[in-house]
Amino acid sequence: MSNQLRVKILVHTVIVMLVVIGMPKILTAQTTDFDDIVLSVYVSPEGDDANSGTEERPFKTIRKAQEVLRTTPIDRQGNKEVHILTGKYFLTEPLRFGPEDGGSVANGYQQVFYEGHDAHIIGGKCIDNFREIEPGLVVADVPEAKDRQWSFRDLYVNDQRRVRARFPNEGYFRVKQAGEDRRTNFFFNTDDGIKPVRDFDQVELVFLHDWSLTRTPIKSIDAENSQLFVPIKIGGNMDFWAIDGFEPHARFFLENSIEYLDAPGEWFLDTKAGKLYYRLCEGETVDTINIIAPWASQLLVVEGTVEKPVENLHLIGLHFAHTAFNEKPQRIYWGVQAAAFSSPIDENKVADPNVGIPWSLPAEAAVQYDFAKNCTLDNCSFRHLGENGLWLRKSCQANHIADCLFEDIGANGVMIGTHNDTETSKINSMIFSKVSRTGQTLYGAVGIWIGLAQNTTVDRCEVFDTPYTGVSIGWAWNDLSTPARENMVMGCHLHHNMQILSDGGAIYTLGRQPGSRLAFNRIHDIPRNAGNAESNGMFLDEGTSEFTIDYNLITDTERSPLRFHQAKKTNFVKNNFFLLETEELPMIRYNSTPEENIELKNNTTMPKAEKEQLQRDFEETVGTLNYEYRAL
Ligand SMILES: [Ca+2]
Repeated sequence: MSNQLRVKILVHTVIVMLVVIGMPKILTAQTTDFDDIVLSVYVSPEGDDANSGTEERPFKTIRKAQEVLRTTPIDRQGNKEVHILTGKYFLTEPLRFGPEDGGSVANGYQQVFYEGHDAHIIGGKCIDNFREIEPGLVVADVPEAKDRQWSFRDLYVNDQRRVRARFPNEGYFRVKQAGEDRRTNFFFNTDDGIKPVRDFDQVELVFLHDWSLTRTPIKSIDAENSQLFVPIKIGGNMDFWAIDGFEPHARFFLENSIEYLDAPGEWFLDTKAGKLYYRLCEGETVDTINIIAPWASQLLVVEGTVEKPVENLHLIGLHFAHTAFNEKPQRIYWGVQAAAFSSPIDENKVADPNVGIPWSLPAEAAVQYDFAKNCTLDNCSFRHLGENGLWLRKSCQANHIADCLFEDIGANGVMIGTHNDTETSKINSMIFSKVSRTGQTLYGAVGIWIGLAQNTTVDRCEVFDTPYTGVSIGWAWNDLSTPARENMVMGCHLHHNMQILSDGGAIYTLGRQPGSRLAFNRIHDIPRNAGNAESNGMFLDEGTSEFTIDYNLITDTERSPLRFHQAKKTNFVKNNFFLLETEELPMIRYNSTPEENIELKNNTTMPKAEKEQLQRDFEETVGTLNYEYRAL
């Protein structure tokens, strides 16, 4: 490990220690110097697990290195490290790390480093037996996909996500009118040309609600009456999913038929015949395409226990990519919020005490931690993932994410904490990281999700190009006490959020969170979009209370910079800089929120024409912040 990295991790540890002053039990003292390495092993895709694990004779698998770290006796206190050398490491099931893989006094060593040197940990498989069957259309036999044994819904060509064959090719259709029951069928516009297709049992309807989406198979298409039917009423027993419940003419599109395979960059997996079809993009040839389809849904699972958390495990410079979407029961996904969902049959279904309706937890994440403490992820990337990216889930404490990149992810980018008021995650932080193009499959997903967590800090991160909210904090729709408190979003650059859905913001909050603060953030380019509800720079939703919102710059929001909806006492809004798009626009929209619940002080508003002045004023007050993540 380079000295530069050691210094970085040391600095992070100091930051975390500063955060935890007053909670000394959380962090054990660092008694060993980071440079004191007592065991180093090397891994290379060109290596061999029968080798000795030296740089010259590396192992082949990370699992072998893990095993050697566990079993090699060491004669004195110190640290262990694994160097993962350049190349691709294909996994069909996740690496699993437990308490014995971390460092602690009990384990006899202090810190464990897994350092990548341009190392890519990949959950997909290459498909390379394509042949061109007509100009621009290639096909490959994928025997494992026959009869849905391997059914993937993402495909990557030359390191770019491609489009599952859709209709229409761009944009959306609009519902003409909901059917009588408002839940199982609707009429479409005859001019849209929607017809039955020969493989309609593979087709998926993607239906956009204001702040979530539904994915469901279709039951039938009645071309004569321009009517489309789904097998089970959208949203099950929850009435708010009515087809015309948000807007009378909601958006939708159809996906996954060979008959929709008509544009460059589209692909279709025939799970009956076991064939993958792909329409080449301009410049691509059958010989120059490198195609990866996801197989494993997780890459790394770090799991400690209440008594023995995984401690002092440091991941550096590892690139995680190509995980699979977890197929939902009956292929039905009724999106609730932030990738939480309901579906007709799901053993994981739980009752949410806050809203009293059944819904299911989001699926697991590509890289997931439970009961982990003082662990870091530094300069890692999370790209091309089918569902959620990184999740510090149950009882994660004092972990640190720095300079990480999250992009092109099917659901949420980063998740911290859970939906429950037990096993609370605390004092986790994320700094100088970049999150974009999350929610690629589930538009209601968010860039960063912080659940019922405490003392979470998101510091100088950039979150952009998200279909819905950028950063979502809290998980209670009232102001009752929960573990959520002292969560911070500071100095972040949040922009071009809410690109598809509505009723959210660059930052979205729920519930009572004493001591929480949203400050020094620069927010811009939040459009109005389709949907019934508006979107805002920050949307402080149901139960939001005890937040301080200060020193933020919010510009280029088509609606009000801030909106409170059923917010409770008391929130402080002070020293902010708000640009108003139109003269009529209020600085704050109060939806079912008494104005006395929001205490205002010293906020500056300026009309659209004064944008540069407002930006100067902001920078003069808070200084110029460096939002860039630092690649090594
Ligand atoms: Ca198409």
